[in-house]
Amino acid sequence: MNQCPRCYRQVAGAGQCATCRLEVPSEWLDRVQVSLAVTGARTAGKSVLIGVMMDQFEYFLASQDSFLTPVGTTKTRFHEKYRVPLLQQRNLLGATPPADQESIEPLLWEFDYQGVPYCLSIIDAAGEDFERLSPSDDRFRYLGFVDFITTLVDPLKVPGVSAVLDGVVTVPRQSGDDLHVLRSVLRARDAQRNGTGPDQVLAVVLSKFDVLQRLRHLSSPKWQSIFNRPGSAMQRDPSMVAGFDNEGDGSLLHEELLGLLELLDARMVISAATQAGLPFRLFAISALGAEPDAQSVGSGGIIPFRVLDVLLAALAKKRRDLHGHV
Ligand SMILES: Nc1nc2c(ncn2[C@@H]2O[C@H](COP(=O)(O)OP(=O)(O)OP(=O)(O)O)[C@@H](O)[C@H]2O)c(=O)[nH]1
Ligand SMILES: [Mg+2]
Ligand SMILES: [Zn+2]
Repeated sequence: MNQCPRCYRQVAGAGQCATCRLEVPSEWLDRVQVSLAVTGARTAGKSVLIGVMMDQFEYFLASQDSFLTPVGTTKTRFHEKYRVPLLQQRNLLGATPPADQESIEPLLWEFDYQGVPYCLSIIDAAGEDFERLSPSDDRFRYLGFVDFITTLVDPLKVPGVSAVLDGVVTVPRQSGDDLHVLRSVLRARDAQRNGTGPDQVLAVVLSKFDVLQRLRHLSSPKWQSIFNRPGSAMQRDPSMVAGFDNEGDGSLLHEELLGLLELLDARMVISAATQAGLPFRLFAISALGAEPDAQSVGSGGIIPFRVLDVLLAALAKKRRDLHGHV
């Protein structure tokens, strides 16, 4: 069945969607679709993650003798809104405008990976919208249908962490509660699916992981023991290594992060995710690799940590689906 990558209603073929008027490209319909919704409160790090992830993914594909091609208007939109501010001007991105100012539009790319022709859709939206999300808002219908619902948790807002790191890093004061956003996103997903829909995975991402890594330099033995354990998956980044056992590494990391969230008094995040009735996995990512100074990215440039994990996990899921086993 052909579906529009924005409103997930049926379309007859390529061309304008009769429901939401998006120009549906033929690449979306002809290739294996893989879709990610990126959600989270304001300043959680959604847009920075997308910008850095897709930049790194281009390098990753090149190392596999493949390449990434933006589809339709994605080339200009990605360039102007993500790449130029982040990598060329070395300034951080502004807040993503809410949906009533600028309509939500998926970013689309095509590429071949491990012999499979994919069309990837990533939907970025404003934290402002997620903080006041109404479950029946039609503009967020995609939450019920994308393969991966990615939800970002900003460790700087986890009370246990902000208390320890206040004064060491800049703690955001104004943006909404991540747990509240996670619950609203899951409620909207439920309402939009209305009992039917494809298998989905919830990816709960601890963003800005560089901040948590700083805890290791603090004197408390509690933090040192968890971060400095030899062989810890939180210490390594295998995402650019071709042929790496990402599955095994991913489950090890998941277990370690469960322990970390316990320590951080953030069990509520785990229970909300567990109750949602879809498989969930924990990820730890730092798109920038370090705390940026006021308006620009760190002078050392961007050294991301595990920034491809979610995307590679989504591709692995698609691959398993294609081969007919879970
Ligand atoms: N330390 C650290 N800070 C980060 C990282 N990624 C983002 N940030 C900080 O978080 C701020 C907000 O990032 P954005 O990606 O614009 O946040 P967003 O979730 O898209 O926010 P909205 O568009 O308002 O919903 C950035 O300006 C950085 O200061 C990271 O990997 N590490
Ligand atoms: Mg944004
Ligand atoms: Zn549509």
